[in-house]
Amino acid sequence: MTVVTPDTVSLSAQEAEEALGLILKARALETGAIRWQRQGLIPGYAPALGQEAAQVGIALAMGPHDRAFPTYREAGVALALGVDMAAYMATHQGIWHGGLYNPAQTRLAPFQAVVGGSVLHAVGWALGQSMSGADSVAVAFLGDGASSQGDVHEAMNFAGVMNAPVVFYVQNNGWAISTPTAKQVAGGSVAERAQGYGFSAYRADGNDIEAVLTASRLALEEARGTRRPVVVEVMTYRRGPHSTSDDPGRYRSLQQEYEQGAVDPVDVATERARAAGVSAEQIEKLTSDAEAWIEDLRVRTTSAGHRPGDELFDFVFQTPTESLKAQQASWREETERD
Ligand SMILES: Cc1ncc(C[n+]2csc(CCOP(=O)(O)OP(=O)(O)O)c2C)c(N)n1
Ligand SMILES: [Mg+2]
Repeated sequence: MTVVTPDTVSLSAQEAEEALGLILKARALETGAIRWQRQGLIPGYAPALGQEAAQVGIALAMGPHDRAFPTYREAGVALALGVDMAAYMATHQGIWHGGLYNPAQTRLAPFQAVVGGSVLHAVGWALGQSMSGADSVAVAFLGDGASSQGDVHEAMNFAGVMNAPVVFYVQNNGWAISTPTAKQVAGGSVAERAQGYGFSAYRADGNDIEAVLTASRLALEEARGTRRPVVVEVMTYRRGPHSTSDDPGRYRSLQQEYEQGAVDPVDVATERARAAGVSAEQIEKLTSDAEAWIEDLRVRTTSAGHRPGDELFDFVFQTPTESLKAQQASWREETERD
């Protein structure tokens, strides 16, 4: 396993400015969405507060034909991939499942709540890419908790045996709902497991955009060139609740939160931007852009209407089967009667 340290990397002013702009918008969404949920504007949200750099960095490193397979906590990835965030928020808004964006155009597969589920899809997709001669790489998103799921072992083993170009991207945020990493990950490191599967791994500070970008670039380049899997484990901290229905006060103290969440990725990205030559005026502009952006997103997200219910049947197959059409007709008949 290679540990990627910040002093081995450096960002250009343009890269640092772009990354900071995205991190500030991601932060605005993480705090904004919690407020919207508390105000009753959206039914629920899974905040990635503290994971903004870990998410923006990998997305910025992805190639034009790579594909991300996200969990429920990847808003920063969606944002950095250029997904319309009102379309992304459709799921949290409760009007659609998996987001209303086009996965092929955006490079973001539908997100899902099944822990470890996206990891299996990523391996299958990556294998398909290699078999068709493409040089694309899949990025499988998973958490420290998901790493102890049987499906994830199967996916990693299968990817190793079959040579699937996948970056298994682990955001180790210290928690799986109320279970700390120490009670979830035997041996303490997901990255160390890669050796047992016969592939390499990188570990980086997930709160430092430079380290994340570098580890992500190295891993994607390696997976693309070797057509083999790679693990990246970025160490970060879930600063907020698991979801808006969770109360972390039941299982961790404020003191622990202050200590373990002491490093804020927004502060680090700001420092990195300054060091790369981004001016105070530019940073101020990025901050006000993020404020305007989140207000526009609030309006667009909360004014989105409901989707027609029978749309549920439309995207199952490219050409719907007769039985599916019959189910759709019967569903329409039933609901129109009510
Ligand atoms: C198959 C499955 N088992 C259990 C759950 C309930 N569940 C939702 S999130 C979660 C914890 C996941 O923790 P981790 O992988 O560390 O991701 P994080 O939530 O920290 O981003 C669990 C157990 C689920 N959604 N799916
Ligand atoms: Mg976790």
